[in-house]
Amino acid sequence: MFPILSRKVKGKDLVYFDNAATAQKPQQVIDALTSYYTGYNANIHRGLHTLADEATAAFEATRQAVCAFIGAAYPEEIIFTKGTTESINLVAQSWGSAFLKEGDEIIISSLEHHANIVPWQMIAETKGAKLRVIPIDDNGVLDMQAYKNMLNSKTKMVAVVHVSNALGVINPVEEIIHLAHAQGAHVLIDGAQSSVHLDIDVQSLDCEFFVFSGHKVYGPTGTGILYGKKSLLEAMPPYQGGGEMIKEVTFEKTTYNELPFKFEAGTPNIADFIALKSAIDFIKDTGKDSIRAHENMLLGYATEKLRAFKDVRIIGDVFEKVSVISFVVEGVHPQDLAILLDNQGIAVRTGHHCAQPLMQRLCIVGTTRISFAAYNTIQEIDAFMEALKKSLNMLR
Ligand code: C6P
Repeated sequence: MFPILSRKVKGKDLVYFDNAATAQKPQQVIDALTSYYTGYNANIHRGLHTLADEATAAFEATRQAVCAFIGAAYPEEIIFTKGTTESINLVAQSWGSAFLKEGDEIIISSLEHHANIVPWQMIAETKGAKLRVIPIDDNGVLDMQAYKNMLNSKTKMVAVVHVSNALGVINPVEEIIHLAHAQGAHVLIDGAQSSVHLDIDVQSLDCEFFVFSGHKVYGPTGTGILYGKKSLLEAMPPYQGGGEMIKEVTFEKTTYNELPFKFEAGTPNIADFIALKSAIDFIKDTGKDSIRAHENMLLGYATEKLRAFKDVRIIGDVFEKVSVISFVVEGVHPQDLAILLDNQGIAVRTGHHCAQPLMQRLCIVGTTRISFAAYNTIQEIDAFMEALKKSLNMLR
């Protein structure tokens, strides 16, 4: 079902534990890409021919599928982007340029990926707004009292990660949103790591924006989602200008297209978005609940095994987490460990995980991170533990 998983790496069976970076693709996603290019490759929304109609219908079917996947009210609230990074930049630039003013405050957290830090720093600098950061404890748990104290009438945006990519810790986003709304602030949830593991219902969350990447939910790279509440998206100016996002253009003035097209300038990533629907179908057909139960079983098993290593320290060792384990080994650089594991066919991620401020807060250079998906197995964890033992013996 996942063809890549049968390949060998360095002569060994591949064990792919870097799912938080990107998930592998099921055959049906690969097939969807091939059928588009072999059967109905055409530009969308503008042609009056059969291929264009078929491509447009398939592309818009993905919007409907994403809408249902995250419980949005209207398909036009789903904006297609390149990824989580572009979705956040779109909100920071478009919403920020229209609604932020000098002295306003934006709250993020110490757990953020650079994609949910830098775009806010950029717009804060342009607008003279202030960036404030919710602190965490040594396990990566947010200090909610500090957050409450931070909120005030100047808070205009709270942008927080749902699940930390570096640690796997799940944030209490319902409470974060509720508290922000009580102060009249908007909320953006970075769902890059949550959308594949947790049930998402943006209407019950009631966040203004929710963003994630297709490639982390078994879909193609270059596909990103921005969910935004319709009234807010309507009030925001376009992010980029060009074809597709216009209603009428004269040299004097341009009027803009309706949602979602106002935010989708130019020819989009048609093939990959069409294939994204097959990825969502894969999750739906397998069942998010059964995927989560399987991943939790792997998480529990691997955590227990890792705890038996005396020099291994799990970072973010908390109950509310997804199937991501980050750890440090005393006296061992994560990069050296990654190379030795790769020699044994095992793919892990090491380093700062694009969360340098988090690493600084935890006083570590980085971690070794293993992350599990629907297709991983107990046998793979056993192979990993053996390889880890062997590697640590070599490094000492
Ligand atoms: N995290 C990881 O290995 P893009 O690159 O736009 O698809 O996603 C960016 C991003 C934003 N927020 C969070 C919480 C993320 O985890 C990521 C991507 C990958 O952890 C690559 S650094």
